[in-house]
Amino acid sequence: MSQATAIDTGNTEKWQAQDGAHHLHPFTNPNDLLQKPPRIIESARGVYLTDSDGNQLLDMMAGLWCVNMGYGQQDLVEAAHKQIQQLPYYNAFFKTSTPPAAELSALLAEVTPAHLDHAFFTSSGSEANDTVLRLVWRYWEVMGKPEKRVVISRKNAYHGSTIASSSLGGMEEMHKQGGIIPDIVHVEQPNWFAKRCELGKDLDREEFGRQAAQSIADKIEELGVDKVAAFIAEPIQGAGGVIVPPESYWPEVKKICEHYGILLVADEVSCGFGRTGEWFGTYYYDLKPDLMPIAKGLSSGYLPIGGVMVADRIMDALINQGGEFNHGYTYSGHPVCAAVAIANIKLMQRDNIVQTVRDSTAPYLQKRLRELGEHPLVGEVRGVGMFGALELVRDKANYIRFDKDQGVGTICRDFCFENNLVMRAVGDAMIISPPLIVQPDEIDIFIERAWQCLDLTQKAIA
Ligand code: PXG
Repeated sequence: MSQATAIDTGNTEKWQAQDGAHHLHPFTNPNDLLQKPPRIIESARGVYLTDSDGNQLLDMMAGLWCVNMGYGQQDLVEAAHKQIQQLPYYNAFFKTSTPPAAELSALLAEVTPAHLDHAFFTSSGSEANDTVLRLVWRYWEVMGKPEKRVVISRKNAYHGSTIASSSLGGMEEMHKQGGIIPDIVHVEQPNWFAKRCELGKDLDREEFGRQAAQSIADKIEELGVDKVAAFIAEPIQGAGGVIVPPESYWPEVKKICEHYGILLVADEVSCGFGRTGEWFGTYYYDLKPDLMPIAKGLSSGYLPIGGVMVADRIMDALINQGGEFNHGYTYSGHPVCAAVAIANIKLMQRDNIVQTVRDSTAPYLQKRLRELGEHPLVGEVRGVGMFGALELVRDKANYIRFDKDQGVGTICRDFCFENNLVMRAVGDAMIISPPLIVQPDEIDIFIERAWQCLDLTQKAIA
């Protein structure tokens, strides 16, 4: 795909001034933006962003893990245009639906596992996880077990930013600002590298995976199974730093959920729609979730839409017990967003993108990513499909990390950004999640720029 040129240059300072005066940014220290105004991203094509000064940045984050089919896909633009003219809005509350909402639910039933046959629509992953909580509680209520309310989640998980979804998440810094709602507890995350560094001695990866899974069983025993409703997890923790669990982890977790009869929720907001080289992380790890929140790659981020895929056994319970499910958003099943999601899924199917990722581009990306492991700063390289992470460490032979205050990840991220590469930092883990359409020559450019920025970082901290 050709690279875009800026459509309107010369206005950078104007937009920066407006932004500085009036825009409160998500997950940003407002003071930092006063010191250094934001870069204004004005247009994009393929895997490249163009800023308001005409610089082109290689976007190895697919926006925020969402622009899976890349920028500038005309099918999606046209689908939005056509639908907005025909019917810009109608709801699904009053025994009504719209063609896009109906068609998208059928298409999702087709691409997700066979037992997930119904979709509840939201506008985001956060709302999807709020919906999860309402559905979990409603399910146990109609099953005559309303005391089953506790949802077990994991430390360092990310499930969204609303109060319920941030409570489900395991981000301490978020919990510090406002606390969490009751009936949510957090257990060990399957982060072998962090544990290995913390212990300062060898740690068998698979044994650690089993222990991390066991922490769920231990928590259920501690609370009493009659109180526990569900376990929620991302198949691969994304925002937590691309934490790929040991092979032993998921089989053990599945057994534990089945043994205790609690619901399994697989949060596919970042893993879904091809990122692992399968349509869903659920296929990659052979899970059978009862609820599956989705968003992001559903529309390749072109319009905000998310949802929850609901298992037949939950639907049956809701249908058989009767009564309303008292939950819904104005924009649930928004016809324009749904039309774009349909166009996106059809484009993925037509271009066979998931197969291309699995068989071709992801193996290439993973191979080249591991070459960065030769760099003196890189203590571990991990990744699956189009997910990748590089752990920056002070002493790679002995698994010794940098002091947190040194902000080495942030230093590296800033070098990347200055050198027209978007690679994120989560602590000292440099993470990527490129558009699925990224080509081998673009991966080569990424590796070259990443190596340069690792060198710059090394010099800067010497
Ligand atoms: N679940 C998962 C697994 C996510 O990655 C959400 C839920 C919430 O989705 P919404 O659409 O409400 O944002 C997410 C979102 C980051 C970052 O810094 C990650 C997300 C969102 C914003 C920033 O990596 N993930």
